[in-house]
Amino acid sequence: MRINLALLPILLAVAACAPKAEDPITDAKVRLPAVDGNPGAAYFTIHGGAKGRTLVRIQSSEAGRAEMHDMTMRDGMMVMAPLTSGVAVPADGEVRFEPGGKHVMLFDMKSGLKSGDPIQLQFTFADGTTTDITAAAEAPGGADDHAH
Ligand SMILES: [Cu+2]
Repeated sequence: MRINLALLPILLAVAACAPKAEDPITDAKVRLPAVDGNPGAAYFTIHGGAKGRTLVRIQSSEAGRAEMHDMTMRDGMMVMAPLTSGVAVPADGEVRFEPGGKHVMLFDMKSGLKSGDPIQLQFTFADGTTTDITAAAEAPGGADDHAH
């Protein structure tokens, strides 16, 4: 059997660029508060992986406290409700945290953060594993900012 050596570097490059299927968290970003002292918000996608996983806690070294919230309709109004029992993601499924839906509120953020600054996020899952992510801070503003 002959192997075409000219193709080998291309194949290796493709393999290196393929997204890692085992990444539990992707697309993480942090929206800075419009006013210093107000909470910021974190958005990301959780991937269930082969066995599924449940996100139970988030911490950030740039925030004093992080809470998972969901937006729900109550009496015709959108209100925030804390996700106190975690967020279960089925095997091979994904759950998105995004503006207008599930989100993480970051309270007591460090002051003086600006767009592009790295924000450390640590995700803890029900099986005790943790994942550390560095998200880029985004400038506040946009129609999807929600008031508190
Ligand atoms: Cu909220």
